[in-house]
Amino acid sequence: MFLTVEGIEGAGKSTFIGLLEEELGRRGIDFLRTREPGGCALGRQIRPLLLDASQNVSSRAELFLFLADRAQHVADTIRPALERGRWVLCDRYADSTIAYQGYGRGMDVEELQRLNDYATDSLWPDITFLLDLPAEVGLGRALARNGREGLTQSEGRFEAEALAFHQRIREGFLTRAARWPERFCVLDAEQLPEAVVAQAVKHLEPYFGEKH
Ligand code: T5A
Repeated sequence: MFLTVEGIEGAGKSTFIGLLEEELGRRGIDFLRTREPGGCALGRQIRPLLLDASQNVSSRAELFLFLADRAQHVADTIRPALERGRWVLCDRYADSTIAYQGYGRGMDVEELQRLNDYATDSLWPDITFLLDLPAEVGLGRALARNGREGLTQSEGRFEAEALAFHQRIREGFLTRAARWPERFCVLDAEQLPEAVVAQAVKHLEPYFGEKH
């Protein structure tokens, strides 16, 4: 079972995944937690190039760095885990490229869909949890957290983008969720973290018996 978690900045993905891990552990599910960018050895070298605001990366170069990270991550980490019957729980995946580089940066969405098919050899998640909330709420949370953790502007290249950029990304995610309602589970991320996870667990209930 391949699960991904998506959303705008500060949607609460890390918090959500931490709580969901506990639930999967309680049910004896063998799972792998991973993330993009940076879920494999090559990706860990690519990640700082993508997130450091002091790097001058063009939109196309940025796109191919995300795709290179994903291609290697699928080959090295995700597919082998799925083939062993493990669940994979991934923080961001191809929908992020289409939302950020497509709806956010204005690149052609259908072209990005094809490029993601190519990079992943057409591996799409079984279920995608979309943590949905207004962009200003998510950005507010992300900036407050960065402040608490002493992160500088250069460690948050995407957080530094204008509010309208993040609003387009939110709409992009929602457009994708409407296009693939059988894959997407949209969750109201303004609720308490425990309530958000409870909804996800309810959605997963039919799959717990299968364990793969
Ligand atoms: N990107 C990524 C692309 O452009 N294209 C791509 O193809 C891919 C894969 C990755 C960046 O790269 C971009 C998207 C991103 O900008 P990242 O460092 O991995 O960057 O960060 P993000 O994935 O954006 O995740 P964030 O770290 O911003 O936030 P999270 O994980 O969504 O949120 P989290 O859990 O850290 O929570 C943020 C704050 O809110 C609080 C938490 O305590 C924390 O302080 N919080 C809540 N508060 C109230 N209610 C709740 N329900 C809460 N849940 C969490």
